[in-house]
Amino acid sequence: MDATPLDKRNPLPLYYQLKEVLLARIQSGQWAPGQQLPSERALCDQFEISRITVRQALADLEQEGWLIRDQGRGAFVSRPRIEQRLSQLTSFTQDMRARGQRPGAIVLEQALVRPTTLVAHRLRLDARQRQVILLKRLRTANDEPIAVEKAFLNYRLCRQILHDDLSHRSLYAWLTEHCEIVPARAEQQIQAAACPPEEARLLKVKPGSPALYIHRTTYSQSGQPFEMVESYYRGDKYVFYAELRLDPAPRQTAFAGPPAHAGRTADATNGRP
Ligand code: 16G
Repeated sequence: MDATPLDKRNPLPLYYQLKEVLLARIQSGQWAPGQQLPSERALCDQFEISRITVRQALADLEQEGWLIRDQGRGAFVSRPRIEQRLSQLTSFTQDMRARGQRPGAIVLEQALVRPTTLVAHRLRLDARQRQVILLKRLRTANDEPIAVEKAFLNYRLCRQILHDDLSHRSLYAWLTEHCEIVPARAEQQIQAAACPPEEARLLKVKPGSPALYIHRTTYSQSGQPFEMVESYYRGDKYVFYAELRLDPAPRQTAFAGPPAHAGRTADATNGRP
């Protein structure tokens, strides 16, 4: 590895300069995913800097998801995150296959339960529908845990599922095949969350690690909501991607602020006296 000493006269802090050098190696592919980085000692010697500086650069890269540090074994380049497009309705199985990864599902719970008010509302259940199917699964990609999904399914639409084993099978494929439920549309909310202890144990991360909490209600082609799903995705493994386009109609004023005659607004930036 060629290592030009860092520029001590540069106003940028040394740890930051080192971080940039290491990041360039990861992003250019010079260091491949899974590859071990030189030891802290070796980096100190090569860049002629202190151990504290090296540790700060590595801690930043770990925080941003570029590295995984394992006490005793050293630092390794992390695998790229799984990207899910926000504009397309896909299943976990499809997402993983599209990335050349082997999808998996381990059933943790499959039972009849009473719906909460929220589940009943989202699934548009009437007062006589006192049961829903709970299907809780650990989702894996190449056998690595990625997400814990807790799906509540409309019992009337797919009761047979209780007698089948959904391990390592696609729920959407199963519903299409056995119940003619073709997923057509979903409403989804994504929130940053600290991973709760139970999910952290299943996902093999520390409790409180960054996670994505996702809430989805999915509708069939006939417009009927058939599932409400609450999931925790590992924050270091997943990234959501959205392509945004300018709405063609208000193009004139979209980013230019309100027209001159519109007066003051209560907006924090525009509303200043
Ligand atoms: C996705 C969906 C989940 C759905 C599952 C079906 C999100 C956040 N969730 O993971 O709602 O139940 O796909 O996947 O995208 P499957 O057909 O592979 O079982």
